[in-house]
Formats: sequence, C-alpha cells, structure tokens
Amino acid sequence: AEGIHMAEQALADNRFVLWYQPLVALHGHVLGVEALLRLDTGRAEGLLNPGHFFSALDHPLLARKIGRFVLNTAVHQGMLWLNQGFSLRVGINISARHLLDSEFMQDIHAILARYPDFPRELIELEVTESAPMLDFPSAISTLQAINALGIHIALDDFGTGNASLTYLQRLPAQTIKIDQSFVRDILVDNKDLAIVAGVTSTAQALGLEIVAEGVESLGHARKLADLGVNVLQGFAIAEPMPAEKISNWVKNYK
Ligand code: G
Ligand code: G
Ligand code: MN
Ligand code: NA
Repeated sequence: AEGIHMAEQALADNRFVLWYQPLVALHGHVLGVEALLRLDTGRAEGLLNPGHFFSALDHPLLARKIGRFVLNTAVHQGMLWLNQGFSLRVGINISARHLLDSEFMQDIHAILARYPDFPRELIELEVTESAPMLDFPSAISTLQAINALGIHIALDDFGTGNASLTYLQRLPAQTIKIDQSFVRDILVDNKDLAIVAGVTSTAQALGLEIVAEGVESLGHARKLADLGVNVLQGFAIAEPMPAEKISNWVKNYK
C-alpha cells in the first residue's frame, strides 16, 4: 500500500524518471540502452528503484499510467539520441499488468503515431516470464501483434520462471536476456557456467540474440564471449546513468 501511495504521488508531481544502462555488442559497438525506472524523492534519499514501489507496477490503473510514462519518455529520448546521430536501441520493461491491459495495444499505436520517424526495430519491449503465466493466449496474441508492427521483443530475466522453454517455443521474440543470477557465478560455479552455455547455444540454434545481464567484471565478459554470448550488460560495462550522460559515454566507449 505504501508503494502505491508513493507512486500516485510521484505521478502527480512528475517525479518518475528514467535512467539508462548501455548494452554493448561483443566487438565493441554500443547496441543500445535499457531504460530503468526511478522515483525521485526530491529528498536526501535521492532516487528509489522499483523495489520500493513494485506493487504499483502490478496495480490495474497505475501499471497503465506508469507504463505510458515509460513508453513515452523512453521513445522520446531514443528520438533525441537519433537526432544527435546516435542510433540506439531502447529496451523498455513492460509489466505483466500493462501487457495484459485491454488498452495496451492502443498505447503502442499511440507511441508509434507520436514518433513515426523512430525506427520500430529500435524499440525493444522487455517482457518477463510472469506475464504469459497469467494469461498465455492473450500474451501470445499481443506479442505477435507487436512483433508484426516491427517492434522487437526480449524475454527478460530468462531462466528464472518455470516455463522458459515453452516460451521460447511459442512466444515471438528476437532476444533472450539471461538473468544475472545465472551470470554472477560463472567464474566459480560450473553448474551456472553450464546453464549459461546451454541457454546460449539454444539461443544460437534458434537464431536469437542473447544478452547476458549482470556482467560485473572483465573476467565475466571474456568468459561470456568464449561461450558465444552476443551482447553484454552490467556494471563492468556501465552502471545505469541519466539520459544526458549517455551520448558522451557512447562517444568515449573504446
Ligand atoms: O533497475 P533496477 O535493478 O532497480 O530494477 C529492478 C527491477 O525493476 C527489474 O526487475 C526491472 O526489470 C524492473 N524495472 C525497471 N524499470 C522498469 C520499468 O520501467 N517498468 C517496469 N515495469 N519494470 C521496471
Ligand atoms: O529485471 P531486469 O533485468 O530488467 O533488471 C535490471 C536491473 O539489474 C537494473 O535495475 C540494474 O540496476 C541491475 N543491474 C544492471 N547491471 C548489473 C550488474 O552488473 N550487477 C547487478 N547486481 N545488478 C545489475
Ligand atoms: Mn529488463
Ligand atoms: Na533481466
């Protein structure tokens, strides 16, 4: 309840902000960013991450309102970067509640109408495994409709749900983001290494891009490269940062 109240206030006061974390392809170029929601308390606590207001992201009305803010802000920012000469794919986390909302497709069409010149393949919706679990047929048809518009889909937190392989089989997706809980210990735990290797070769066989999240050291990056992971994201590459810092970061990368 506290998270819901906090989010209502933040919407009213315009205190939601997006930070962005770069994703880099193996051979050096910056592929894009993931938009990460933060709540600016305006006080000493500074920015709160979604752990403080997760309940709002699952609230029937707030999920829609926050989701629209995130879509609009992220695509607007992507357009600004493009106009500055930076072609960056923008990853946008979609809550299960918003994905399954009867107004979700309208929200998608509205954003495409507002930014008709933004390349649709630069929009990547990150969907976690909880969404299809709630209503599989509805999630499939919505994701197919989105894909048919040219928007990309990533299966986020891959491996942490209980139906990953079913999703790979049945959901339209271009990207798998393997969860950081599998990546963290690949240098010390052969089980985790085997899991990441297996998911990577499955992704390759299916022609999907594979992103490793939670890449925290150069050692991790090297090991992931050896395994054939295409794209890296994590503190070893860059921490999330405000939008204004991204263009300089991209210019200075390698
Ligand atoms: O960035 P951070 O580690 O604080 O994110 C915590 C969780 O919140 C992650 O699971 C992430 O996917 C989720 N998250 C971050 N930004 C958004 C957002 O804009 N919308 C939704 N629905 N979830 C988000
Ligand atoms: O669930 P999702 O994958 O969207 O969550 C992304 C979250 O992971 C972001 O909130 C970000 O702050 C966090 N994150 C990004 N890189 C790293 C990392 O290298 N290590 C850890 N522990 N967390 C990370
Ligand atoms: Mn994500
Ligand atoms: Na993830």
